[in-house]
Amino acid sequence: MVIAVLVLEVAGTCTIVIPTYNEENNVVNMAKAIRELHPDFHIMFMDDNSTDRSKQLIDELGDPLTEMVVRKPEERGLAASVFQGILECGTDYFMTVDCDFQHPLSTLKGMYEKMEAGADLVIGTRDDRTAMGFKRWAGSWLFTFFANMFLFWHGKPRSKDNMSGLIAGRTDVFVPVIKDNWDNLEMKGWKVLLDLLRWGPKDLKIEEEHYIFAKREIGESHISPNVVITTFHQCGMFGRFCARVYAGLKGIKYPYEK
Ligand SMILES: Nc1nc2c(ncn2[C@@H]2O[C@H](COP(=O)(O)OP(=O)(O)OP(=O)(O)O)[C@@H](O)[C@H]2O)c(=O)[nH]1
Ligand SMILES: [Mg+2]
Repeated sequence: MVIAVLVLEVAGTCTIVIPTYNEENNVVNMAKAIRELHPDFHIMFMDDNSTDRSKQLIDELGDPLTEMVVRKPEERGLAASVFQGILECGTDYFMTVDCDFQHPLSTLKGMYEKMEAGADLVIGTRDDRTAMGFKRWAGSWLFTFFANMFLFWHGKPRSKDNMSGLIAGRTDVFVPVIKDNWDNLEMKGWKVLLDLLRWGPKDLKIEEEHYIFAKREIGESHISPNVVITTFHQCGMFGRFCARVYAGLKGIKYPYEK
């Protein structure tokens, strides 16, 4: 009994799920920065077989509440990594954060408090996205609009920032959503939130945590035209039509294998 209570205390109530690919310059700083702010949070790096020293560095860190899960190469995908992390974390709440410090860690406290106050989902909402540069800012705005039309059509909750990668959620709400809709989820995609809104319950209690999006400081960006294609692909028949047109313009094979 005493052991069970101790294990529960160590496991804490929240897991920070961090998708990674070749982030050796960021992983340790990230783990240390989260640990300093939240001594009891579990940290799960969901790594897609990085070719750098990421795994070795996290193992050397020796933090019992921090682990790096190296995923099966054939299942590679940013969204797939995050969905797997949510399924496996085992805590009451999960939060998803990028590994390049673009999501300020100072937001985690407010997000956690909103979860404790009864939210099902807290969305990190970017007030000022100009750090992305004009082209990405405009693309992001257009996609948000397009995706909200799609969610509206399906009677699902919408958000000012449905492209956000900074979110917190209840595992008891979203684990069944992920399991029941596994074949519908866009595993190669980047927009986890969009799928959680699309396939989640209509009456989600959603809160927002506002933040300013920063520039990636260290390490390489992994963004590519595939992000546009997979995001369109998530948005129903018309979205798949747009994905096909865009892929054609870029000379990329579409539809691709799931
Ligand atoms: N597991 C996994 N993580 C990935 C993959 N591609 C990127 N990531 C991680 O996902 C997070 C977001 O990727 P970024 O390259 O920062 O994408 P972004 O923030 O849209 O682009 P930038 O603004 O240029 O940084 C980072 O933590 C990456 O390491 C992947 O294929 N698998
Ligand atoms: Mg980034």
